[in-house]
Amino acid sequence: MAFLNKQKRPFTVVVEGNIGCGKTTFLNHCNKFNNVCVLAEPIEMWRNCNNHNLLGLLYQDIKKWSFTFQSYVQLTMLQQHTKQTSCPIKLMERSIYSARYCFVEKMKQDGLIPQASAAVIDKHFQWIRENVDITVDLIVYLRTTPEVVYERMLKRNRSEEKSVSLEYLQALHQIHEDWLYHKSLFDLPANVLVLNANLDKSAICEEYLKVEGHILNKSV
Ligand code: DCP
Repeated sequence: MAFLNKQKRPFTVVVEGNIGCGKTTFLNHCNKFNNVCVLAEPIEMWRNCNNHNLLGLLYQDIKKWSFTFQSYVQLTMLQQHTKQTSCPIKLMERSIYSARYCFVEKMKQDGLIPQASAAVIDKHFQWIRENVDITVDLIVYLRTTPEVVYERMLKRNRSEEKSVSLEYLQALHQIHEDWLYHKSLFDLPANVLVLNANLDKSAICEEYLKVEGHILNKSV
């Protein structure tokens, strides 16, 4: 590999799931563990790329901005994967894999990213896979139903997401399901542990216990 990390690679866990499935809540919960370096999704970078709110632009005109947005997501995810840490365990919100396999794929299917632009994203992605260590050891899939995440999204009222429809979440759900649950779409970079993330905040901690041991003991 041309770009190996100098430090020993941490056991790397990525948290995946639909928009609004509770990734941030899970990450906040794991912040209490001493040995775990928690890396939240770089959404603030997407909101401010040299003063451009790419997330806002994306949903204002999804056809115009999908390629730009996903190109930047891919870069920022690469930065997360390669961020050095002295912790033995790294926990990331999403990954370069879900960016490519879920979001870019959906946008490609819908004609929002033209085939030629998708080919450029893929060339970058393939080069990264061959030359940079973006190994993942474990995937935690926060599995939800589209209706539940739609309600949560409406409730949190993120200004950029006002135009996100239930249909969009249904399609993203299906892609996550095919990739992480049915394992019928693309390759899986690691084993997957599935949690019922439809549960509300009062019940979810018990569900988290099912994966905590795997993360802390670095077992897959
Ligand atoms: N997004 C995107 N393409 C990506 C990653 C994210 O279009 N490759 C968009 C979808 C959302 C926003 O960015 O509008 C944030 O998405 P996430 O699902 O990653 O994060 P949430 O904040 O919704 O996560 P959660 O509610 O689970 O904590």
